[in-house]
Amino acid sequence: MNMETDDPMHGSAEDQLYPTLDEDMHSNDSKKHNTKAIANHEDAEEELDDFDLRPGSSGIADHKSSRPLELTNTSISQLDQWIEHLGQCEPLSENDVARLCKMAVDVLQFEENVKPINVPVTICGDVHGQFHDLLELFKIGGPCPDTNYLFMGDYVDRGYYSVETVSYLVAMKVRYPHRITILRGNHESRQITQVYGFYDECLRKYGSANVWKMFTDLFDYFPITALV
Ligand SMILES: [Mn+2]
Repeated sequence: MNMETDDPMHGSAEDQLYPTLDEDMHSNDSKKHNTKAIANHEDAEEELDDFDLRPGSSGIADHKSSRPLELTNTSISQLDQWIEHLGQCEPLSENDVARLCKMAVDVLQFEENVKPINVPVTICGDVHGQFHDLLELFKIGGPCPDTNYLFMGDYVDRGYYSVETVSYLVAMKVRYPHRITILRGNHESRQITQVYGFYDECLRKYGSANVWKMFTDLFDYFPITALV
């Protein structure tokens, strides 16, 4: 196991769950996708990597790969940069959210719906867009990857910083895939987020629903429950 990327404890079941990570280092850069990605926003008609964000498109749901994401030095420094940026409570650009969500799909699609978790683990309840409480939680619980975390859902809605909160947690998940588990709460849905704030916050901060669509598409890949 690459000590720089993630460092599961010796003898943990994670070694068996992710047997391919040590072997066969391959590059995700070689993957090519067919979807043409045009942001459907008058002011932002730029290409967004491989994402089709037009209404009715399947967006990141089209994105499939055959094996879990391999963290390269480049992607690690990119993730660390995003985590540092988000740590200041500054949202990522729409392009960076697209790249982050794509990486997250490549991690989450290989997790089971019932995720086995080894103790010791710190179990965390609803964050609901309260970003500063999330940072406090990491401060009290200890930094990653020294502590294992299980988040039980409800990252978005109600609080003012749903975008920063869910971006931060997803970035941490991709950066430390064996240390962080993020389950799907009842607020990680297209319907609930349109009523309780996440949708409106995305419109306010990005000027379009593109980021909301990317995250709600990503929520479909979150595990439902965990067995500690
Ligand atoms: Mn809740």
